[in-house]
Amino acid sequence: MKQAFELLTKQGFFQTEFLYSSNLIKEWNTLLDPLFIVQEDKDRAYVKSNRLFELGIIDRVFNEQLKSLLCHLMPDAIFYHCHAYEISSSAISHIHWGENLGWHRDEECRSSYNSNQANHISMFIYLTDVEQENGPFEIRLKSPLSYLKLKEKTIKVIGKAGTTFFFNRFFVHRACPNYSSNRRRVIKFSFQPRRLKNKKINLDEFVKFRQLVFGKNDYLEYLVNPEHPANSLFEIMGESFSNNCHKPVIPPFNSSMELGFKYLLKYNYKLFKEKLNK
Ligand SMILES: O=C(O)CCC(=O)C(=O)O
Ligand SMILES: [Fe+2]
Repeated sequence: MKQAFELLTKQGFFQTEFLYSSNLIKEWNTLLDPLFIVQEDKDRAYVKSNRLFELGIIDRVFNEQLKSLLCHLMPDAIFYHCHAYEISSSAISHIHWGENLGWHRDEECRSSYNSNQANHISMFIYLTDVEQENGPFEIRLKSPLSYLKLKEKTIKVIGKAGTTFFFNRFFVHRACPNYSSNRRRVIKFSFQPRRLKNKKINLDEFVKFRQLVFGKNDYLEYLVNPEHPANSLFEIMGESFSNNCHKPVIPPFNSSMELGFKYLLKYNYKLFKEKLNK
């Protein structure tokens, strides 16, 4: 499993084999439908962590394979994001469009990047089929410390509902515009080490989630409770940790970066200055 961690640090991305059956994904969608239907007028709609837990979804997402995988990737992980969301049909990306057609690095990763660590990671599970026109997630696999070039090759993550992948939030990425008339639905988790500042973990949804999970699922409780006494996920998993639970996959490049010249210059100049200051 060393490979999964290495991919995340060096290339910022990997896709997992299918971790969930199509029946399970259908069941989760049936549970979520009523909560999203009432929000259909919103461009971006959420079902938050406490509701996901009440629906019995999070317990099942964290199956034995995922538990071991996360334990391997980040044994001292705590949640930063935990929700399901839908994006509507739109000719522009749902986030950061104005800056550069959606390409960005996230706010919490403004500190310096270390190529031996992956401190800000996200996991996505597509709950709807995602083709080119459905707003796929797209990522640049080159080091965040390398200069941007025009027309660089990228990966748009295309796949059936159930497609699951991880990315390192330091790497430049975006949501492509959802040109289709269908809403794109995903489950998204972000994790970071417990020692880092975490401005999300005391949000109302996480406070409620902590209360709900207390005494019911120690692994999840560790992920949502900064005061949990265990030293790591390894301690919680004990013998059930498996070092051999899945094969990470990198799909072939299937796109290239659309990039404004102005953004490219701005990004590279900033990087150049950072390098000079080191
Ligand atoms: O919704 C997406 O595809 C991308 C979201 C994103 O930029 C993020 O999770 O950091
Ligand atoms: Fe992002």
